[in-house]
Amino acid sequence: MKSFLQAIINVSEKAANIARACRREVQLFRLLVQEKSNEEKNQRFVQDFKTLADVLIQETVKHELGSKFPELIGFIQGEESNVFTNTLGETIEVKIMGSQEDTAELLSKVLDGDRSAADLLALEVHRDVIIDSDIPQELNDTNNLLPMDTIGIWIDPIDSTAEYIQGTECSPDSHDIYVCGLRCVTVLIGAYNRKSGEPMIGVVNQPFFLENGDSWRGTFYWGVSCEGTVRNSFSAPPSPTSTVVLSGSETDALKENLAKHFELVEAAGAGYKLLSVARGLADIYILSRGSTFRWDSCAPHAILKSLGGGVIRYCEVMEKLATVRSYKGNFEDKYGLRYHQQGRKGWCNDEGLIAYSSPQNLLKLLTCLES
Ligand code: 2IP
Ligand code: CA
Ligand code: CA
Repeated sequence: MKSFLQAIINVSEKAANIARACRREVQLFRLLVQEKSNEEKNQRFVQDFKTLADVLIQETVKHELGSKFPELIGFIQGEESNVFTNTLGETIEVKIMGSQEDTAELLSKVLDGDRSAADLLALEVHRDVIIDSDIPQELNDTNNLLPMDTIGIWIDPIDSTAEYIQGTECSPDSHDIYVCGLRCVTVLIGAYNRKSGEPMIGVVNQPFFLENGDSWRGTFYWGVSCEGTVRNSFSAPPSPTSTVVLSGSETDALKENLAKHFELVEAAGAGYKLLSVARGLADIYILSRGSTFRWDSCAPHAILKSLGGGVIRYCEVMEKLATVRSYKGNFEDKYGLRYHQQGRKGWCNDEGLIAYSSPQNLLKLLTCLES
C-alpha cells in the first residue's frame, strides 16, 4: 500500500506544480484558457472554462499511475476529456509522450506553435517529483498488499476552476475557512474498490496553501480506509465546531433552517468544502442538489472515512429522516456515496450529499433537520 499511496502523493504534487506554473507565467495562463463546449458545460456556471492545465494534469496523473501500476490502465477516470481544439480549429489529443521533447512537440500544437510555453509545461510534466511524506511504516507493502486489479481511480485535476482562473485574493472568515480565491483550489485523486464502490484511499493537494512573496506553497492531505486499515495524515480527529460549510448557491430555505442551529460558512470548491470538514474547520458540508460528481468527492470521502466520518446521500436521508436517525449501524455502510456505477445522471452525485466528520455531528444535524 505504501508505494501506491506514495505514488499518488508524488503525482498530486506534480499536478500542483503544473497548476502553479500555469498561473505564474502570465502569458502562458492567458494562452491556456479556453471556453468549455456546450455539452460539457456545468449547468450552474454561465461561463465555465476548460484549461489546458486541467487536461494536462489529468493526463499526467493517468500516465504516471498507469505506467507504475499497469493493472490500473482502463480504470483511471477523471473529469476532463483529453481532446483539445486550438485556435486554428485543429483537434488534438493531449497525451504524455515517452520524452519531454515529444510532449513539448505535441503541446506546441495545442498552443498554436508557442514552443516556449510548451517547453515550460513539458518540463513540469516530466520532472521527477518525490515528496517527503509521513506515511507510517505499518502501511508497508508487505503487510498491506493491495489487490491492484480491484482498484479504480477518480481524478479531478483542478477543483474550483473558476477560482483558479480568477485568482482573486480573499481573507479567511473567523473559522479559518477561505470563502473564495486560490486557496479553495484542490487537486483530488481518489482510489475506490471496483466491486463495492467504496472509497479506499484519498489524496487532496492544495497547490495554493501559503503565499510567500509572489510565489505559492502548497500542502497535501491523505487518508486510507480499506479492509480494516485506517490511517491518515492528521494528528488528531476533528473536534466539534457547530459550523456547517455550504455552497453560496444553496437554497434559502435550507440556509434559514440550518442557521437556527449552526454557524454557516459559504465557501467555493466542493473539494475544499469536503477538506474543511476533514480538517475540523466545519462539522458538516451539506449539498442539497446534484452539482458534484464522483471525481469531486472520492478522494476527500476516503479521507473522511479514515477519520471516522463519511459522505452520505442527502435526498435519501431527507426522505427517511426518522429511520436514518434511529439507525444503529454504520451510516456510511448504508447510505454512503459509491463510486463504481453510474446513476440516473451519469457520474453525477445527483442525490446531493452530507459530509460529516463524526457520527455525533451527523446525528446533531439530522435532529436539527427534523425539527
Ligand atoms: C466544481 C467546483 C465548484 C462547485 C461545484 C463543482 O468543480 O468545485 O466550486 O460549486 O459543485 O462541481 P460550489 O463552489 O458552489 O460548491 P469544477 O471547478 O471542477 O468544475
Ligand atoms: Ca470539481
Ligand atoms: Ca475540475
